[in-house]
Amino acid sequence: PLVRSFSVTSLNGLNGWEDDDVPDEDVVLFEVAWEVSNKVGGIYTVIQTKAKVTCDEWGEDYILIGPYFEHNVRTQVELIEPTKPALKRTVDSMNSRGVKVYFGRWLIEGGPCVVLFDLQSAAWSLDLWKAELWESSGVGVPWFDREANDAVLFGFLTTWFLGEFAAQCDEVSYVVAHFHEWLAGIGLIMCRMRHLPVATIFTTHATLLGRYLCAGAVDFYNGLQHFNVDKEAGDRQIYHRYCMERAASNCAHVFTTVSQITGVEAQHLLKRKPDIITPNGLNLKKFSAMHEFQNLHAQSKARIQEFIRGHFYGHIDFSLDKTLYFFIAGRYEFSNKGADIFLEALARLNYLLRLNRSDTTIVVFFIMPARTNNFNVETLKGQAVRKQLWDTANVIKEKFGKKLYESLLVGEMPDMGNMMDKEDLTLMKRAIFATQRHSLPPVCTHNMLEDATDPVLTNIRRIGLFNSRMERVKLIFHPEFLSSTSPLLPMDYEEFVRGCHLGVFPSYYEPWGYTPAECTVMGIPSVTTNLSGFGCFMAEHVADPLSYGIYIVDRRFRSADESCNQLTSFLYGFCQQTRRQRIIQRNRTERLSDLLDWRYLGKYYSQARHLALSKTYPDIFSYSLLDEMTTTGFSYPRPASVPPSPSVSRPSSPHSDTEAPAVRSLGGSSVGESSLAGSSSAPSSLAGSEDDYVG
Ligand code: G6P
Ligand code: 1S3
Repeated sequence: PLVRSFSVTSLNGLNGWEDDDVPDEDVVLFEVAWEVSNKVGGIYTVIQTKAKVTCDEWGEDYILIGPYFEHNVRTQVELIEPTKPALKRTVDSMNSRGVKVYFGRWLIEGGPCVVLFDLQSAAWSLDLWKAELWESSGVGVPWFDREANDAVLFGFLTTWFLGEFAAQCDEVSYVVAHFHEWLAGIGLIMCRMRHLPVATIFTTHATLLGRYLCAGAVDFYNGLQHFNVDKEAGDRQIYHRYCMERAASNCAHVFTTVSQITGVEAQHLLKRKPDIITPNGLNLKKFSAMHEFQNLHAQSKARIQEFIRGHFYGHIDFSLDKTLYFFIAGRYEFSNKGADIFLEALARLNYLLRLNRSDTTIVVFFIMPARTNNFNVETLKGQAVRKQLWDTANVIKEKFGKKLYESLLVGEMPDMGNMMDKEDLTLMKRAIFATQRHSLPPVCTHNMLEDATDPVLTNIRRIGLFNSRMERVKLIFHPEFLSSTSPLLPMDYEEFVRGCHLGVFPSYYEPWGYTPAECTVMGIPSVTTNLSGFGCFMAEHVADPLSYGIYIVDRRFRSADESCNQLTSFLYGFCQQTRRQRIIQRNRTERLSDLLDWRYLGKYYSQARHLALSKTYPDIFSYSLLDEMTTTGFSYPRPASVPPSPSVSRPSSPHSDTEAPAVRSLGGSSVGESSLAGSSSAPSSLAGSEDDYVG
């Protein structure tokens, strides 16, 4: 039998395995998810970004299984003949029995093969399959839940396919099937019920019950051990879905989830502790800009500045050179995504900046899609006015330049008094008149359908930040995802992020959270929390996240008010940095990218496969782990340039015993100090040194 041992080597300074991760035996890997070539949310990102490394490892032995949707296939999948004889026989056999099974190549990096099932073509079997599910596992699915019915069809088709494939293989081959989320879970349950020779893995990216409970007003993390899970699921009318999820996680040979914190959640709500944590990575090549990322920041910031010039026309009495751009983005879940404490912290930040007579202005973008009736007139007018001023300036510049040129041609110094005529002055006066406005720059770019009850707008009204001249914090709520074709802010999300200074994601419920991870790989500092998978991962693997521009708010062991103060303190500290310090910090943030690369994080998936194989075929595969490197081994060191003295460099963990005694004051204000004491923030260690490139 193959005895695998993992030894620690170096992959760009990170732990890795010395030998090839693919077993020597003939193993075929299937990955099953509802979001295969079908974008719904985060799982699509996981599978799509991971495809490259998995294809590099497994080649044609890696096959994805998902649902067939014509519009997705038309744009993303090239239909081809099955690449292996056993696959062809399996597809043909199912097709001959009336089910439509498609085989193709998903046109993404890595080009993995996909098997897609047309669920409608098997709808006639629904009742039969539901009866089998009930008899074999006791999970009953009501007729009215369309999504759950689809999950049954998808699950049984997957099981049929895997069973048929195992039977069609001529030589001995071993099958690993990795299922994601409850929608794919029935396939796993039925593989076990029918005793198929398949090594199974189940990954949950959030628990159903966790999502529902957090959306209500419950003290989720303190109540975790005490929830009566059956009752809570029943009360929310998701009992059958909950049963599918719980059965899949408990039937799997290997159960994984995306973060430690979701692992604890799963342990209590699904009653199984994950065997392995499989954190989410990114395909770094997509974001990689090498040393260019600082220039990209400057370029994208210039485009945001143009928008600001229009949006605040007539009110640009602040220096754009001293303006910082913060943003929050994601699904519009007001409190789960932490927009509630962010708004409160912004009110406090505004107070501190005004109190300390700061000349820094903060423009904060909220990019969260809500129901709207398109852009509002005032916002569009802002950009039109800006364009008009630009055109006027250009017309006059042209005339000015011509006169200058002519006078130089005849060898005379230009008469500056006559360079502009009356017409020019009239043009300029009219342009200036156009910038007069009788209302404040709008806080929302769109006409909201539920304006009066919208949580962001309601809270803006409560804290009174209406973009008036005296406020140092200005707000812009853009209730639509960004697009490069927008008439207002024509930038795609990636460009926008690069142009900002800080991403703020103080989430309450976030199993992983791709938004701060994306900021990191683009070299943009971000705020996260110790309730998000990403935040916990960074706290575990980076010795001093703060000095790398990863601000982790403690939302677990502090009251909401204390967390809010800590967030305010982080934001205020960030505002106090000089440009040079920000540049150094961005360099450091970007250095963490490797940690988020699938080339490294993909190893956790490999480990899950090996464990599943060894549990399913113990005579053939064995699994030994030399140390606890899976989740605790590696820690990114402090930046080389951080002086060792604790007085200037403090650990970021709020629970650390070694917390630095010297807590930075917040601008010398006694009010600020007393109200926010104990939540140091500004990375005072950003003094800069020879290892920090300053662009
Ligand atoms: C990048 C550019 C610099 C620019 C700086 C602005 O580092 O390479 O040329 O000065 O961004 O940084 P700031 O944090 O002020 O936007
Ligand atoms: C889930 O998607 P969500 O945004 O509904 O899965 C994502 C991928 O694992 C994860 O990043 C996110 O936190 C979860 O919430």
